[in-house]
Amino acid sequence: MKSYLDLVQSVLTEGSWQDNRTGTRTISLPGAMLRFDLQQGFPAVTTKKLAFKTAVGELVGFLRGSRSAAEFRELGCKVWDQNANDNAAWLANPYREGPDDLGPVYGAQWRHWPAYKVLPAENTAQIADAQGRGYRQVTEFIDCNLGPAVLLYKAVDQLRQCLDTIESNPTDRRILFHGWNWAQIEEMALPPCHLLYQFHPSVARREISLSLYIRSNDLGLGTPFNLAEGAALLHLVGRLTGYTPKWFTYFIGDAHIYENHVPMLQEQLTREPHPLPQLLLSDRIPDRAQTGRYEPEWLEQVEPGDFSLVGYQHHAPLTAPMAV
Ligand code: THF
Repeated sequence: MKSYLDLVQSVLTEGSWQDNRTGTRTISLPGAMLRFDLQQGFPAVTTKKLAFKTAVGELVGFLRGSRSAAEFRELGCKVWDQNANDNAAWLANPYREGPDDLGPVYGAQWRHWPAYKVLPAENTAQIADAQGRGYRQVTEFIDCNLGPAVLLYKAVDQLRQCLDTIESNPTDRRILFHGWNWAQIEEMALPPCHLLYQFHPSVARREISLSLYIRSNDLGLGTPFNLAEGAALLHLVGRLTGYTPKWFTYFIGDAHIYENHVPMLQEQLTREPHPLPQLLLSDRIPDRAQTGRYEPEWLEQVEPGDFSLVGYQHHAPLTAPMAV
């Protein structure tokens, strides 16, 4: 995790002060990349104690399409409580449906991206093609460009589609899922920070890699969580599809440090990183490479307890408040 500390150092020395939606200023640096070979270890921060159980609870909530802080709490993760219940803009948002509601964040997009098509009513070939792809007709109407038109809808399980493509067409360079849904951004407690996930199976080496793009990353609290969750997701996808997890490449748009996190990070810069731990996925999760069977329904069945760290050495715990 030397690369994480190097990034913290360069934000502190080269970043600039910025105001933002929260009342707490940040030091920000645009554009950063971290890259981990998961065969060399699991990217858990070692210069403080990573709340690993909390992070995998959050990941499991995403995998289940959770949209309520209560569901995250049941999975052992309280980090969504403040965004659900303490943010004045969200409390006043007409889309908020009551206590703990987060709206269609992350998992809702990963597992149920709402997709629409508007097609000319007379084009029966296009309508039949769409129906063959699972779209259902919602209504007919007069479109200002097309004239008589039909509106069709389906919910896309983007993550499941990624696994299906790894299974059926692993050389595809389009194995990705996205969180930035323009039609629903304003319905969310927080627009997604980790946005775009792309899987790269190597058929020759039977390895799988992940590129992750994060538009905005809180280096003190968010980055250690997002690194652990992305790496854990790659391990899970590798297990279910029969590939060994390899490169995890982590791109950040706006890399920032909140003003009240500076002492915590400066303390971490004085600490010598420990060797990385290993991730252990429980035997419950079937290994596609061993069983020969493809069982993607484990995306929903996996539990936080299925993930554990082996040989995790870390320095004393440190924490700091989350900006809301
Ligand atoms: N808001 C802000 N300001 N920063 C973020 O990183 C962030 N997230 C998610 C949504 N909004 C955000 C929430 N993720 C912690 C960790 C991850 C979070 C939010 C908070 C946190 O406080 N971690 C503590 C331990 C918590 C625990 O044990 O329960 C820590 O010390 O690591 C970015 O995805």
